[in-house]
Amino acid sequence: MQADQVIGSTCPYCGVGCQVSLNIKDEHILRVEAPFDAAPNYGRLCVKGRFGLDYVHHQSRLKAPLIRHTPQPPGQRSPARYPDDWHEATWDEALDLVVRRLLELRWQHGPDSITANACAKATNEDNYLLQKYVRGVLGTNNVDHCTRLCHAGSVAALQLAIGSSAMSNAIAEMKNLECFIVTGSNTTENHPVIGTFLKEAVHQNGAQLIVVDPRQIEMTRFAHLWLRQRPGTDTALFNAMANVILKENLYDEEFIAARTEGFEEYAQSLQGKTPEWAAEITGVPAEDIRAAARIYARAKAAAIYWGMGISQSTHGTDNALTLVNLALLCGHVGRPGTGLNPLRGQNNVQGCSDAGGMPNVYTAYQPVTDPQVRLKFEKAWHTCLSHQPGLTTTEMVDGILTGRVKGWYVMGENPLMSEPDLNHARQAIQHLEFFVAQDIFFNETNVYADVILPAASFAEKDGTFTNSDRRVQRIRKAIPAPGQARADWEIVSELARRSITRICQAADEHTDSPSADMDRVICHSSEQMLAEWIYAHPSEIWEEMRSVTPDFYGITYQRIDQEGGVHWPCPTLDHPGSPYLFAKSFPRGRGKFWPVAYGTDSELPDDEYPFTLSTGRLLYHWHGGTLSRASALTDIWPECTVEMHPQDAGHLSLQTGDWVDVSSRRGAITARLLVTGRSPQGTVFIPFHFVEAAANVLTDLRLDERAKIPDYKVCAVRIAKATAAPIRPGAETPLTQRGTIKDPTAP
Ligand SMILES: Nc1nc2c(c(=O)[nH]1)N[C@H]1C(S)=C(S)[C@@H](COP(=O)(O)OP(=O)(O)OC[C@H]3O[C@@H](n4cnc5c(=O)[nH]c(N)nc54)[C@H](O)[C@@H]3O)O[C@H]1N2
Ligand SMILES: Nc1nc2c(c(=O)[nH]1)N[C@H]1C(S)=C(S)[C@@H](COP(=O)(O)OP(=O)(O)OC[C@H]3O[C@@H](n4cnc5c(=O)[nH]c(N)nc54)[C@H](O)[C@@H]3O)O[C@H]1N2
Ligand code: SF4
Ligand SMILES: [Mo]
Repeated sequence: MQADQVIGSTCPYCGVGCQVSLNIKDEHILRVEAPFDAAPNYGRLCVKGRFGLDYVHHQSRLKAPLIRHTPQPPGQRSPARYPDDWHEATWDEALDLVVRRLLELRWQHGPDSITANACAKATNEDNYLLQKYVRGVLGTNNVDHCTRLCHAGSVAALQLAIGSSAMSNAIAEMKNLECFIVTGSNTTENHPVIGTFLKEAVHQNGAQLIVVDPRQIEMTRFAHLWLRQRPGTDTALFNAMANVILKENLYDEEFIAARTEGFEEYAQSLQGKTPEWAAEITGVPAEDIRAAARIYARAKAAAIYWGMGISQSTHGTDNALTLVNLALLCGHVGRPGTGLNPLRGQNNVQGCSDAGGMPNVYTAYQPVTDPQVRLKFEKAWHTCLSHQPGLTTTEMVDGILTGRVKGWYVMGENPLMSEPDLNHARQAIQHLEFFVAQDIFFNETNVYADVILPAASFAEKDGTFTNSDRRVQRIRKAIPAPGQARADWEIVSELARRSITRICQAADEHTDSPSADMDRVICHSSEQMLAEWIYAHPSEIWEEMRSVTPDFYGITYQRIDQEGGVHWPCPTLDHPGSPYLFAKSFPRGRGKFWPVAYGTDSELPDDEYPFTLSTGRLLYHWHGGTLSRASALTDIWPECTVEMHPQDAGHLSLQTGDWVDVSSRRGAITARLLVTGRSPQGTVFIPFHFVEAAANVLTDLRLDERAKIPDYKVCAVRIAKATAAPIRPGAETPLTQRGTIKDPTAP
């Protein structure tokens, strides 16, 4: 069939940021293709980009603002049913209610009683405005997003060691690699197009690949060496590799002298960390550790790619530090084909962080605690700003329980599927005084809200996403939004204007409020603020953002249109952009070695809960399933599977297809067993996509102290054969309600 028009855009699923050509017919996405001449994917797409975008047309998209009939008393908030518990409202009604309730909380309990979640699926412009609203109008730095649950460990480590957390290599470079390590990244399922480039490096370029992963992921088939460590033992393994490199004099003395500090102390800390020592802890043969160390250190150029297996741990920061240490030790950073690459997950998680969607920084990591920086933003936004870093997403949940947080604004996230220990998170959410959510669908979280604001999807708005290699790329409006849904940036700017007006009208009644000082500033500059909060198009938001962000200053919509995308840092209009980083120096000056001791704070298996649970992803699904289960992908992998090693299954007399109960100290789920050697003995793997068997009911709350990231890769569970298909509280979900999936309690 012939398309009416073809619109260039960016895939809304993962951080590879594939360029797509949306073939539009009668306001529908008829077909998705990829331009062969465009970075980063050069014509390639994975199954999600090609066949998974039809969620935008799903009949259950949110089409009108919704207001809940009955107020929810704190402590007794419950999930609502659609349509019984909601009524459709006009935008005026819904926005006025949101403004009224948020400002009441702000006046009564202070700005820090409100928190917000930014959205790594939405655009840079959407997120820039959200944090500008939260900071500049509400008056708190309480804004964070899923990066906390994701690469927080990597970010903490990279900041400590080199002062920048972005990926150092460009995607385009990957197929020319000579040697690389992939660890804790199931690349072919989760960054599939990057996976194709990495496979090409091995098959066509003869690159040497070392995979370090407990699970037999597809990349192991391409590896020269696969080190299958016990989950959670990475620091021992990478320290032992460093020990070999030191002992055999394979390190880069020149690089260490010229570009690093802390080497002596680090070298000391490696004493006794022999491969034999590590073999005991990790289960990896000492000779394999030696071989891996030699391959990596002797390579002329070698890069490291990593993912959640490294970051999502109570010692995620330590894990990532051991990788940075290795790269510094061998001088494998700052030259083509070398580098440190935490593969970013969501389509725009890089951009959401860059746009200031974090509690401690404004755009491009300018700290809220730096008075000069704060002054710059106060001038640009005509307001006064808090110098107190805000709460992280994981702290927000606890903040609700302790009464510190009263109001929550969630733009496009689904914490009641993605946070650890869901029963704890569900309990917390009940205590909110006011809850507003802005999404394109109902999800497990926003059914608890007082107000839901319907947002436009990626295909229905303009803006930019920043992919994993820091390339700022366009999305373009290709179809109209359903019903009254509006782009996130439009909703937020409308909220901001109404809030400013209301603050000015009512400031006199709240002179005792903790926000009184800020109110005075806002009243004084309200005219400028109101004018400045009018945006005709996202390009105007980008213009404002680049004017306050030196790293983005050289990037304009015009340039992106001409060049396809521009890599930041890009400080001037004639700067070519920066696909590679750290050629001459690190942002912190010298790279710093950080000694790391092996230890574990994870919940380890015992007699009562004898299995290790590892959670993660499947190629065909996305996080809580809100998007992928509203797309054609859902038919390919319709239900949750618990992956178990054949030997374990044998001991328990279980076989593929059996229903099993999986329980931890936090809760229990029931799902179908898949017997396979992919997971190591003693470990079961469960994807966290399926609400009817939500893996996060089982996971553990403990956090990495520095990064505040939970341990999604190690906790203890028990498995028993279940007698029947599951009937569990919570099984009736927004997904079953809207008919997207079969009700598991139905016959
Ligand atoms: N299809 C699909 N793709 C996605 C997503 C999705 O939901 N679905 N989500 C996106 C997002 S936000 C992200 S962050 C990325 C995540 O992408 P990945 O980082 O690939 O994520 P995971 O599948 O969670 O886990 C990665 C690997 O860690 C390994 N692992 C487990 N325990 C350990 C350990 O102790 N040490 C080490 N070294 N490895 C271990 C697992 O075996 C697995 O191979 O994917 C993105 N892409
Ligand atoms: N057990 C376990 N838990 C995990 C992980 C794990 O490996 N194991 N991984 C963690 C990681 S790495 C991540 S990143 C998180 C992800 O956690 P979340 O970010 O909570 O997950 P998503 O399902 O991607 O939520 C995205 C929401 O945005 C909505 N949305 C999509 N597009 C738009 C838009 O344009 N505007 C608006 N307003 N909304 C939109 C979708 O409908 C959906 O409700 O999960 C974490 N949780
Ligand atoms: S690799 Fe990622 S960006 Fe590319 S098509 Fe697949 S999901 Fe989309
Ligand atoms: Mo992520």
